[in-house]
Amino acid sequence: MTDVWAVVTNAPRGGVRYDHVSVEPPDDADLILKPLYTGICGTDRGIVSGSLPFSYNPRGYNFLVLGHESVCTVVESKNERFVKGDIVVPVVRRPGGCVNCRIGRPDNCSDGDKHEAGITGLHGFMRTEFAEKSEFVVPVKNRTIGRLAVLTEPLKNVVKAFEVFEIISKRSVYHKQDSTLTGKTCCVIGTGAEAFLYGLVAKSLGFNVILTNRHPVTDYKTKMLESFDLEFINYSEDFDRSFSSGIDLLIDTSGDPGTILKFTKRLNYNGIAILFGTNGRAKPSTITGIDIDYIVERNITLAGSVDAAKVHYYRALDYLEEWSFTIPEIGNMITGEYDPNNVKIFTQKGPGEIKSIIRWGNAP
Ligand code: DN4
Ligand code: BGC
Ligand code: ZN
Ligand code: ZN
Repeated sequence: MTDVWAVVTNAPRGGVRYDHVSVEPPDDADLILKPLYTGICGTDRGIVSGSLPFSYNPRGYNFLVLGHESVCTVVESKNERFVKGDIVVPVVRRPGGCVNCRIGRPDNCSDGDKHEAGITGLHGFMRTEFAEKSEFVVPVKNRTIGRLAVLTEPLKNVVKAFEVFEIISKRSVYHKQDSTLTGKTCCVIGTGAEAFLYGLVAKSLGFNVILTNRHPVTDYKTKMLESFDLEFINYSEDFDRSFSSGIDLLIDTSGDPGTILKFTKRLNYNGIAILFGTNGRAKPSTITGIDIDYIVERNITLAGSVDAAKVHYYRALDYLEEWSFTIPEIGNMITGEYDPNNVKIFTQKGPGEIKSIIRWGNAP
């Protein structure tokens, strides 16, 4: 047993506290890691508020250590590929026995028998140190991105969702006559960290990008959107006119059924909607025969996308490295740094928050 200070919840009931706990290290762990920074996302807040029923404590524990977004330093290594001082990002999802898990794609697990650090049945990374198997970490070696590496985990989800988009878009001719996506419209519902990351990747692929929410955004977010060349629309004010020319790719980060349906009915022929946000407490919404007809007659595809594989973490690190040069404002996505004992940030977003992170004692 290792005694650590950790941010813990009791899943799926919720709650959050910074506590001194004892945790059994995994068998065959060959690294000891200390977090430098850990990020807080909508999933953490969903667990803490008790609105994500799929979350559960590891077997034999009455608590779950939170944290699945992190960048860590190696403090001990029994593996020749890592030395003390290396910077790594541990992966969230751990494989079960199904065929997708066995080929390195636990993100596409086909029987649900997998675990996710800080979410489902496995302790997460928000603790002063933890033992880890090196097969479950991605090296950040020789990269100069510093604390931006904490965005690797949320960005890897976006990279995978665009892989899903690529596959679906092949069902018809989706690109423009000149073979690019220039002039196609991608609308992202939500204005949180994942929405910003979706916007940035969509932009880099050539889409016109609109982020949208049901209320205006802060001046800070407006500036950030401008520096990323992303448009924003407050759809409560401006829905009919703004979306009259249609959407080609819809990404939802809200998990709100009524809003998803409203925007799905703005999708063009062969349009694609990727559902990504989850909110077990969202208000229900009805779907009519006319709605179904709209989707069917236009060959619209609705796809869910969750998590990502190791390959997407590597691609996420490439994006972050590239953006740290091409869009230096990317660092401003981190809007607040908090101490681990400041657990209020799990129940209340930071002011003007895009991404709030926890700074552990080991950060430079
Ligand atoms: P977040 O920052 O809470 O983002 C959610 C965004 O949706 C916020 O900007 C919300 O605005 C906005 N929103 C909520 N309701 C509506 C609505 N009715 N219309 C328009 N916008 C709305 O969380 P995040 O960016 O960290 O994560 C986004 C979602 O993805 C969460 O539900 C996560 O659980 C989920 N997620 C899924 C995966 C995966 O599938 C990975 C990571 C996160 P406001 O309420 O803040 O104003 O792998
Ligand atoms: C994580 C994913 C995970 C998902 C579960 C997200 O916040 O980034 O790796 O699969 O939550 O819903
Ligand atoms: Zn997350
Ligand atoms: Zn599996």
